[in-house]
Amino acid sequence: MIHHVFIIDARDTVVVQKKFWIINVDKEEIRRFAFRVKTNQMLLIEEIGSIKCIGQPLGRGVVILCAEFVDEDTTLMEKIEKVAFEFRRVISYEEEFDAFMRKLDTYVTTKLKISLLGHGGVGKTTILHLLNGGKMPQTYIPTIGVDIQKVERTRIGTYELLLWDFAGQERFRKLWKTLFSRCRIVFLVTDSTLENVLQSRDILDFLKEHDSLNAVVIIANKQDLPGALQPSIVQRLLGIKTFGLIAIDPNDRLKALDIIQKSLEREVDWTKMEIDTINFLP
Ligand SMILES: Nc1nc2c(ncn2[C@@H]2O[C@H](COP(=O)(O)OP(=O)(O)O)[C@@H](O)[C@H]2O)c(=O)[nH]1
Ligand SMILES: [Mg+2]
Repeated sequence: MIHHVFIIDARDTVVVQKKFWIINVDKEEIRRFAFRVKTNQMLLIEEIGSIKCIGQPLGRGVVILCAEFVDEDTTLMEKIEKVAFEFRRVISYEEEFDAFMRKLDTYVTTKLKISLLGHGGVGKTTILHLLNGGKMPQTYIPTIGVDIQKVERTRIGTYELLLWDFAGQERFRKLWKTLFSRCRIVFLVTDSTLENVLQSRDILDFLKEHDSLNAVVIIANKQDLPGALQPSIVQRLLGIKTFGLIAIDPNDRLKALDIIQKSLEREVDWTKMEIDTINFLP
């Protein structure tokens, strides 16, 4: 995720500074980095502490984006070009500065790919529906023939969530590895019955074999049903961080977003952040 944008002018004045996520950057390090970009007059990408910085000269000033190590250089290069391009337009028409600041987050939005997995009927499509603010997710059928439903409009910080539901097509299991590549989080959904939790072990074993995968988190859905296993019990049975959910309850939308945010925090080991950057649906 791109979490900071700085634009520094020829006189070393910070003219734009925007923070999208509660991560601190060392301002002195950023200044030194800006100086290196200016003196070299070329695009630089450097790892500074636990942050990846990309800087591009802009006239006699410089644009800097701070992101995570997992963010791809090519994506960051595209984004910084966009910010620089839009800012150059502002310089020529001063009155557009406010508009630039308002739109800045859309210029630096990157996609965060998340998959929902689980046996049929556990509530995967319902979770997408919930996250999509009650609208049906789009159905998308790529050439490989697997039916994927996706939601692309929900944002956390400068991430646009790209959620995939593989519609429980077990016969496509061989393809999972390919489909999940570059997927930051896999949510394994269960309906919180003992039977389904035990069946889900099988999916989990499959996932564990594939080290290309990132974080796996369990969603213990259908917490409203009588006899639903508590998330803590599911967590003990599966040995993986588990969050409870009632996907048919629209009030649980924030909770679902919170699960995604908490999973991201766990994965990247950021120190405690408050939720203040969730953008709701337009
Ligand atoms: N009681 C209850 N039913 C749910 C919940 N989530 C989903 N369902 C229902 O479970 C059924 C299967 O859900 P669906 O999302 O199609 O499952 P999928 O096959 O995993 O995509 C539907 O009838 C949903 O309305 C929940 O939290 N509580
Ligand atoms: Mg479904």
